[in-house]
Order: sequence, then structure tokens, then C-alpha cells
Amino acid sequence: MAMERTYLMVKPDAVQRGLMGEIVSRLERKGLKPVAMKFTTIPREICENHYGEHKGKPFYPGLIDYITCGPVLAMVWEGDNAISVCRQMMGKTNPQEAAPGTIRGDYAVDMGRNMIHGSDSPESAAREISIFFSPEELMDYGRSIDAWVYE
Ligand code: DAT
Ligand code: MG
Repeated sequence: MAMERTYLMVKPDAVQRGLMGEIVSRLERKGLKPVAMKFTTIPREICENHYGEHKGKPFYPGLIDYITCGPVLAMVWEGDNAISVCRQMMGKTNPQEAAPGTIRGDYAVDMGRNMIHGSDSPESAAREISIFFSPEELMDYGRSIDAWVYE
């Protein structure tokens, strides 16, 4: 098994639309384990650091305005191959191409309102987790149900 942690973020549109619970619920039902959560409005500088790889692209200013416009639910989730599992649950970046059954495929229609962020590699996950959480905020705990989630 490749236990991984990934940084996920319910974006402001999903918060405003009352879909935080729906997203958390999907992740829980999948069997993934929540490690940290924080409901917060991201300061602009931190958002610019988080999305540094997109600086200079045409959509960058709109992206920063969108992500900083209201509270987000910043989270860390753990599981076997959690990074790619969560990317699959999110669906493609453009919600119009995201498969039904995915979060973006089921709830979004616009690339600039695509509900959720998820780390795309172990390197991004480590970087993004450290931007939003201190080590003490990451909960280390066991769950008895894990014997029913993993063989
Ligand atoms: P993802 O969020 O699927 O990891 P990404 O990292 O390529 O996608 O881009 C970050 C966000 O920026 C994405 O969720 C929505 C926005 N975005 C990306 N490409 C875009 C584009 N061509 N036009 C408008 N917004 C875009
Ligand atoms: Mg990305």
C-alpha cells in the first residue's frame, strides 16, 4: 500500500452553494481518513504562493480573486494512493469535461467555479499541506473501521 496525504480545498463557490457537507461526505464514504480541516478565508499572499505555478497565465488574476473572495474549507485527507484517488473523485479541471459521478461532473459547469482543489503529486501535496497546516494540526489517529476499508 502507498499511504498518502493530500491537500483538498472546498472552494468558495461550493461553500456558498451549501455543498461542503456533500463533498466531505463523499470523501468519508469512500473510506478516506480526515487528517485536518480548517474553515478560513485565505489571505491573498498565501493564495498566490499556493497557486504560484499558474502565475502569468491569463486566468491567474481571476483565480486568485475567486479563491480569496470568501471562506474555503482547507483539508488534509489520507488513504492508499489518496492523491490520485481524490483527483479521480474531483473529475477533470473543466467541469464540462468531468465525468458524471465526479464532484465537478455532478455539481459544476464553469472552469472558474469548479468547486474543489486537490494536490496533483506527492511533491505538491507536501508543499500545499505545509502552506495551510502546521505539523501539530495534522491528526495522527487510528480508526477501527480501517480493517474494513483495507484488506
Ligand atoms: P486543477 O484544479 O484541476 O488542478 P490546474 O491546477 O491546472 O487545475 O488549475 C488550477 C485552477 O485554475 C483550476 O481549478 C481552474 C483554473 N484554471 C485552470 N486552467 C484554466 C483555464 N484554461 N481557464 C480558466 N481557469 C483555469
Ligand atoms: Mg492543480
